[in-house]
Amino acid sequence: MTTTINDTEALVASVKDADLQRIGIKVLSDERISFDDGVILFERGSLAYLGALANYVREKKHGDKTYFNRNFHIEPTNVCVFSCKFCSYSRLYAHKEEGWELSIDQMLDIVKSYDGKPVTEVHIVGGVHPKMTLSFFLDLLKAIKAHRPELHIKGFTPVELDYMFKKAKVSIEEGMKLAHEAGLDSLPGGGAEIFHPEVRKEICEDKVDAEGWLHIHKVAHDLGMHSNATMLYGHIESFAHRIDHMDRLRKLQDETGGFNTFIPLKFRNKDNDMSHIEESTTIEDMKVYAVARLYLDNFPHIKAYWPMLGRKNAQLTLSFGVNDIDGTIDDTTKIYSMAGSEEQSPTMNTEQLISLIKQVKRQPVERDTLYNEINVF
Ligand code: V47
Ligand code: SF4
Repeated sequence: MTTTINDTEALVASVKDADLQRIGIKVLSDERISFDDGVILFERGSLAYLGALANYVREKKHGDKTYFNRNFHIEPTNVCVFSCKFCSYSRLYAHKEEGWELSIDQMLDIVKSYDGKPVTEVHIVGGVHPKMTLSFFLDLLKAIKAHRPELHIKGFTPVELDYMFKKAKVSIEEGMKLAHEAGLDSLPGGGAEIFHPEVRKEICEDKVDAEGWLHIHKVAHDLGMHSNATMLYGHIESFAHRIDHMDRLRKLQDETGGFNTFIPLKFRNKDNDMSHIEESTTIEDMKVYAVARLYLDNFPHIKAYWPMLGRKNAQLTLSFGVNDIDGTIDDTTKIYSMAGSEEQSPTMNTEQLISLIKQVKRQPVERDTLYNEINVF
């Protein structure tokens, strides 16, 4: 453990700002912090203070355990009918010859390339291609399950689901039931960006709105599925927009309990329509992780996506509330390398991931998608 309860108590007792002290006392006594408290933490909390509080919560919930899983990605297409300004990856349908589209057989070949390897999850996510319909994806899900029934399929954001359900003229409830029956086990966290309409209007006007995103996750939770949630930060959003985003998630989680993990995603500015915006500093990144750990008291896990942050910064997050590092993946994930992430070739084998975690004196634990422990190292 990197901090003791007494260290944190002493720090809270010594802080000069009365609001920060009041919020610190709430955290130490397991009391929920308010919307305004969240904004104050961003505005006035020092990195050291936020880190100590977030690490206190992290260690109370998980000790030194740091989870990872063995997964791989399939990106069916980067052709997309939408035009999110931050996206470096998609190609509009009008320029579809510049993008890629995989057939069911090609995607099944990717799955087969992992035969005999100890992966537990496939993460399927991509652009929104007008010709890739609900029935195409139901066939894909069934084909993967027929080939490897125990492989957990985490796939499709509400952006993709909303579009395919509307096109197939089925309700969200019907569509989700069909996808679940065909083999979809859980939903990844993408497409959330920043929920507040003031920001959404500027950066991703044409895709599913906050209410639509949250409703699809609720329907998934009601079917017994779990899901993740992300937040794309570090562009035009204010501190209040970030807290509003987390607040909407906290409220839904109070209702359903279906979220596993919150994943802050740092905006990267290479080759997109928001390239003029400077990227956030590492200090700001760590504050986002810490405030997320403090605000989302009902989320079991906070995850750092290392291909985006880089390995060293991912290590640092483990002292700022994070208890999960995304799995070992191959270099098939293009959404980040195309946006200028630290890791141009994001591959790390299990041994490397384990030593990355051990180097910062945390305990690596391999998990499955639902956080059942597979191996403790
Ligand atoms: O929604 C797109 C983000 C997300 C950029 O659930 C960008 O386990 C930064 O959600 N800079 C998709 N981010 C990926 C995603 C995800 C990743 C890892 C794990 C999980 C999980 C989910 O990627 C999009 C968007 O927010 N994104 N462009 C960019 N320029
Ligand atoms: Fe399409 Fe997703 Fe890129 Fe938006 S972020 S343009 S929905 S691929």
